[in-house]
Amino acid sequence: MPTISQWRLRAAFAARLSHMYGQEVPAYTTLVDVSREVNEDVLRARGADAERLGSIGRVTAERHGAIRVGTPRELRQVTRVFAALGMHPVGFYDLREAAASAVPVISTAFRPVDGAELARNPFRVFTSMLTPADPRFFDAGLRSRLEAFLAGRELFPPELLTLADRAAAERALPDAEAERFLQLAVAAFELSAEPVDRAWYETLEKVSAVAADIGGVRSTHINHLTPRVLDIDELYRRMTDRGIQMIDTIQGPPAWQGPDVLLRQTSFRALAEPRAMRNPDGRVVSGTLRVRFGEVEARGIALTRQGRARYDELLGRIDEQAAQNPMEARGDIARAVWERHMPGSEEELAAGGLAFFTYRVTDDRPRDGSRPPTTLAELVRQGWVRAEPIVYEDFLPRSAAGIFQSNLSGDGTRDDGRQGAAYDADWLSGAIGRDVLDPFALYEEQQNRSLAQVARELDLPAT
Ligand code: OOG
Ligand code: NI
Repeated sequence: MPTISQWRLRAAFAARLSHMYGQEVPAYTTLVDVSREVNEDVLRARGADAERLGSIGRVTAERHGAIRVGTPRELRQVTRVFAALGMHPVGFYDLREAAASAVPVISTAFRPVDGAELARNPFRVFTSMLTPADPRFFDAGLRSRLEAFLAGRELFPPELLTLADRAAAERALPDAEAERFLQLAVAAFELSAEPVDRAWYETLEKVSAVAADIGGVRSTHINHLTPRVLDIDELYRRMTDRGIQMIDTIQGPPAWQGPDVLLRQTSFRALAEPRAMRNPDGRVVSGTLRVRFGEVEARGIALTRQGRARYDELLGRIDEQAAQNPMEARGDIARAVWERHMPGSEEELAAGGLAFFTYRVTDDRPRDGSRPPTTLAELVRQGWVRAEPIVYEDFLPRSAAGIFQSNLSGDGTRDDGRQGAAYDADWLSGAIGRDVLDPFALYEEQQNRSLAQVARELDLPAT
């Protein structure tokens, strides 16, 4: 019986979601087109160097999606859907704490974790869950109404979940089941035509537009689908030239002389989309909601815990200097801070233990019988071993909070006089019944595996 393997299911799901979303949000298609143009231009200008952080094939097909669910039960179900596609929960993000905005969600990202799987198709989905139990956002009355509303809806039909469990267990599905699974999975993330209860939606909107988007309707939908671009500054310029209004900034590290690290993202503001609304008098009218937006990102090298601490420290410095010099462009401040405090080459990032690389023995290493040097830095310097950067596959909490702003019209409310509800990675693992993986540990394992291989090939003492 012909079957479809897990990674092909993932690739097909990503492609169909992209097609569906392009029909729902035409501006997304523009973003994809402009991204492709930029990538082709960068490839032409920089040659092989442009592919240092992933082949052009991977980068062009690469997307991340964002979805939002309401309860631990819904999150468990979506975990099963993604497990079918070989996507596992990685990282814990607490968006409730972001200083500039009050977003009552916690999040993780579902993605492939194995290097070969990522290379085949790196599709990932940033997945957020509403936190009705957090009294800073929801008082007891609203919390119980919200929980009752969420308990009464079904986002994922039982047939989808049964097929998902089978795909996860067998790491494949027979053709006919695969087709059915894909149809149901894509449909689960389509925008529903069901009328929105206007009064209920507006009640939640007072707390947060994100709370209304999640808990104000009886279904979920893909919020955005993000292509990857090789030059995000150029993309930003070209979108602006086309008259598309982008958010003020590119989130994440600044444009600077040194290597791309972590993740840089930007977006255009959510567009008004027609949605059927039910008024308090029962009449259904057509209204609009601004919920879905277009995001684009550039990915760089994964930083170690130490490198990440440096990144966070520099963010703090930039904030401070920007507050002191309100007339100066933040991007200029950021670039100056980075050029002073962040090593400007891959070699220095590696030597400082700030970024992750895989290492491999080169084909053109010395073959004159001489013994290799024993330190990694010397092995690389003398040409025995080559270092390849590991791409950052995850997200950044502060950038995510900034991206959430793309569809917030009001500021929302958060009562800081109250103690927040405690959620952390352990809570999340318990809630979904699966370990939420630590991204740093995944990169480190990948690096260590490559080092062990080098040691074996060169017959070096294990370190
Ligand atoms: C998720 C926002 C975060 C990212 O790329 O950082 C995000 C959402 O709007 O649901 O997608
Ligand atoms: Ni995103």
